[in-house]
Amino acid sequence: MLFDSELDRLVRAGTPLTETPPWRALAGHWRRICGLEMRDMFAGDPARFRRFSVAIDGLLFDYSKNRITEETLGLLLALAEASGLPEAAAAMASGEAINWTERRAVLHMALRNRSNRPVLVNGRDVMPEVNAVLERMRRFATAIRDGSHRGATGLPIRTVVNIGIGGSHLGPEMITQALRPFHDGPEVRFVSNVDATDFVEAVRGLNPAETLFIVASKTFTTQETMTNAASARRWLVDGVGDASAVARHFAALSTNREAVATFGIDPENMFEFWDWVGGRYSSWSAIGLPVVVAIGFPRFEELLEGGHAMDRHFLEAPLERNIPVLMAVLGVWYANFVGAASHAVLPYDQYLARLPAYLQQADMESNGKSVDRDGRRVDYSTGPILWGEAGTNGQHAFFQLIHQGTRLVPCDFIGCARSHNPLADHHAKLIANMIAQSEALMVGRTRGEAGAELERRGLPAGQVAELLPHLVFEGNRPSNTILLDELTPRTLGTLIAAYEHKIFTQGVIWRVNSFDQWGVELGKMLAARTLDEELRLLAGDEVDLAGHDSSTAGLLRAFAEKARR
Ligand code: G6Q
Repeated sequence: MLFDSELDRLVRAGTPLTETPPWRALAGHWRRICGLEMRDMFAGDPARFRRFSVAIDGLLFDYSKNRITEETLGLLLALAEASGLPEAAAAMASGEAINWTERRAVLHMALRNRSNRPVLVNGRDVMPEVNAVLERMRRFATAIRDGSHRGATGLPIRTVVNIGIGGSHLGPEMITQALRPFHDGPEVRFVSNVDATDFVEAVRGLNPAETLFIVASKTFTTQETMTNAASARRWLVDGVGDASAVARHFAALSTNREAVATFGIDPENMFEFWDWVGGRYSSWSAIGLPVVVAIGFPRFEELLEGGHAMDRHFLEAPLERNIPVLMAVLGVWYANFVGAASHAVLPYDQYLARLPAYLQQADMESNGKSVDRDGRRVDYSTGPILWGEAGTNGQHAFFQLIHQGTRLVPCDFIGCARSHNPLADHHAKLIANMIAQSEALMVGRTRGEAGAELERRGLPAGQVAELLPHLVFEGNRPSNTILLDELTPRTLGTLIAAYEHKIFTQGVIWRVNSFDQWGVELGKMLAARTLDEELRLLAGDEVDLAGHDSSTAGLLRAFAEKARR
């Protein structure tokens, strides 16, 4: 039976999750070890790095700079086990409806299932459909790339503009940017925001006769995307001077065949995916088409292979050597036992600059939940506030708070051993910064060390005493480091899938549904109602806003008045 773990049974019998034996054991353990300093643990154990790191093909995960002992890890993994993680992972892989609020399977793993082993949803193997869409994506993208797909006036396509938002934007945008060294196709641009500025700037300087729009929307009803798509259609038809041009200049990525046809997109140019692909997990599906246009199908297949390799690792490696599981339980450790509210992702690679934004959605939309699988309000922290920025830029901005602020911020440092741009000593400096930061966060600087440093500078005793407290770094601040051999489609696929499974594992432990997003649905509903009122106010109509609070009504009226002036 789905979600019938040891902890599920205890919670259903009335024990709060945090009072169950594995949680109590961890809480007690934290009280015992909270005084331990990582610098002492390193000093006392020369093998700590070897014991607390895992290497798989192309990726090294070092988690030795965490406030944990072997016992901590054992207790955390026991919690994962008692939460039914192995069973839940198997249920996901076998197509069970683990997204229970929407009664859907969760099968992004099928999209990158390079083994081609059958994956059944309601008794039907989805692999033939997955492969058929991939083959159509290959043919379409190849025709755009080799110029055989021509625009309405006979010119080849020089620029592809992807229109989508949220899950239909962040993944393909992040991946396209990350894999820039592999671009050998037409230029790919992205439009997401309903703010017209986004669209206007994206098409600036483009020739409509050489531009193709990809409208990416699972539902094909999202306000922002449909508004941008309508503007794109007008821009194209005005530019080419022929309404029938839409057929050769638009493609759609969607689950909603009917709405795509109504919009006027040629069914030949529609690439399907399925309700068992969550938006934020959809880059591996037809939503990846802009990536295929940019880097070509064989490279996209390498991305899928990287994801698949991580799936096998997640499903097969023992928990104590399982990278996503380790990432997940460490996150639970800090969120639920040590008291951290946020988690920073710090890629030391300019190509990965959009990774924090991408993971922000993946993580916060998945585990930003407060109701458990029995419909009850939880009384413990769930998904962390995820944030970050590429290094070294972040160092000159918010690292101050991570080093000396009052809050604990566990960090993921991500770097690559080899750079695509081996220019002078840039890369050595970049990675030296990354490694030095993780060390400084862990080691800190004691009063003695700070005092000696000030004396070395020859400061008078009075000034040393005054400055001393400001130059002390507590240290003992945790981080993981993920070192990729090189940023390639394959290693990127592995990295993304590792975070996906981390998120899944945490959702299982917190007993939330990581695969619905009612908060997003609410936003979509509210936007429609408010727009209707706003348009009537702008037209000068009398509108009854009594249903709103005074701030909302006041802002609506103020906007309409100012805009009409
Ligand atoms: C993702 C969310 C959300 C969604 C967007 C776009 O998991 O559901 O970010 O991707 O709201 O939705 P459409 O793809 O349906 O336009």
